[in-house]
Amino acid sequence: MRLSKYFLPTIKENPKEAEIVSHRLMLRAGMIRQASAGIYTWLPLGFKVLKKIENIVRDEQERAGAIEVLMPTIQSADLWKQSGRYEDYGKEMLRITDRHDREMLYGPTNEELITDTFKSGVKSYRDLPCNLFHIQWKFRDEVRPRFGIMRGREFLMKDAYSFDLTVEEGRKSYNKMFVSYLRTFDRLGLKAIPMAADTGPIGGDMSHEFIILAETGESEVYCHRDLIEFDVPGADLDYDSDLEPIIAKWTAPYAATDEEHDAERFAAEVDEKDRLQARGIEVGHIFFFGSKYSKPLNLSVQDATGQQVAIESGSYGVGVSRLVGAIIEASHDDNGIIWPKSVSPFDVGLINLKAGDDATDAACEDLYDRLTKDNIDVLYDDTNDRAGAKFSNMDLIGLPWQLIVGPRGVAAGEVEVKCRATGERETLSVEEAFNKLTSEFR
Ligand code: 5CA
Repeated sequence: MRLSKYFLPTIKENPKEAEIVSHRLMLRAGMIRQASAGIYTWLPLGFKVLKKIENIVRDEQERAGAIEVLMPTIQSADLWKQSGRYEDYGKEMLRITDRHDREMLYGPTNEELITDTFKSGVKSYRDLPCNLFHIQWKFRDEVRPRFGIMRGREFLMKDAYSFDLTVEEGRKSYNKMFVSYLRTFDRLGLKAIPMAADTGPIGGDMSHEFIILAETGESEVYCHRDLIEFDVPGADLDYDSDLEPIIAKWTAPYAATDEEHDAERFAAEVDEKDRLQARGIEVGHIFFFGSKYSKPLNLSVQDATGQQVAIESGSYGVGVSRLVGAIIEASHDDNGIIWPKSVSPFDVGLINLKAGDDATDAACEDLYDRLTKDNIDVLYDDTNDRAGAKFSNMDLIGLPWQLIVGPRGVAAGEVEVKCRATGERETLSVEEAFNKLTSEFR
């Protein structure tokens, strides 16, 4: 992509309305614009990151055996009345009346609708287990939308729903999602810690929040320091094997959010030097609630003995849009964002230090062409801006590598390669630079 043909409205000054660094940097880097309170337009750069995160989340859901569907954003109130949540949800739910005076709502979550959908298709216990997920916009009329897309009113969520015949099988489905979350957040460059959590309006008796540590996090969390260093299962993990040992390892050390925290237990179980009290951002939340929705919505199947039994379910959420902010909170410096390779909007930023100079233009065009043909996604700054402005813009948007090409270097057959994370610059021949960048992304 040539910057001269792109839409990247970056901002020099710090926007006053932004209280935390991720919100500031997303506005400054031209990733989002507020449309109304807690509701955002995703500009090209932000949209690319959102899609990359979505794809990693999808990939890991599918690896764990979940199957993708797409439910609507607007739902009828009927099923919610049947489950009893229409009243419970209160003002957070956006209620809409259609032209026929039917009560509708913009879905804040989908337990009712998926339960009803699954009911219309399931024939017998042989169709179980099944886990269906979708990645869809939600609306919650938060009292205090804040921190940009971190606590928005409209936000993108991945939500999965498991259906099993017995509690024991349901637990296995829960474990698959637990492990899949460890892998997902690891691939996004995050250290997420599973913590015992409160179930709130979703309900149920087993629940974990996945929390990343950040000073600007909304919740206070307490855990054993060891959890930060645990290794995450590899891509070759067999999800049908016994996952209990992995779950046991990750849930043995003390870890709890504010609501579940027990100061006495924390002090008794964890040595003082290992006690970590910090702020955290909730990027995922998983629940097991058994037959809480299947009973009122009449979802049952005949088991092998011919008996009708209610299905055991759980639901599993990832805050896809929140993750964009969470990743920035975890990875930035004074100059801007530092994207992990897996979610960066482009791979390489190519800076032409003297656009209009024939030799420099030719060298840039050649590199742009060859890198692009090698499947490297390049953002080529071919504008007439000053070198200083180009450098600070490129640092702000945080692409992992910068390739800097100027007239003096070109005359000597040299270019500069800069690593955004370390700030290290290396002068290399054009060939060496090309090889280095292509090998980085192989
Ligand atoms: N149905 C369940 C699981 S699918 C559910 O709705 N869980 S939740 O309420 O915990 O939301 C799942 C995830 O969505 C949260 O972990 C969080 O990362 C994200 N999320 C929740 N509310 C917001 C919000 N207002 N803005 C951005 N992300 C949010």
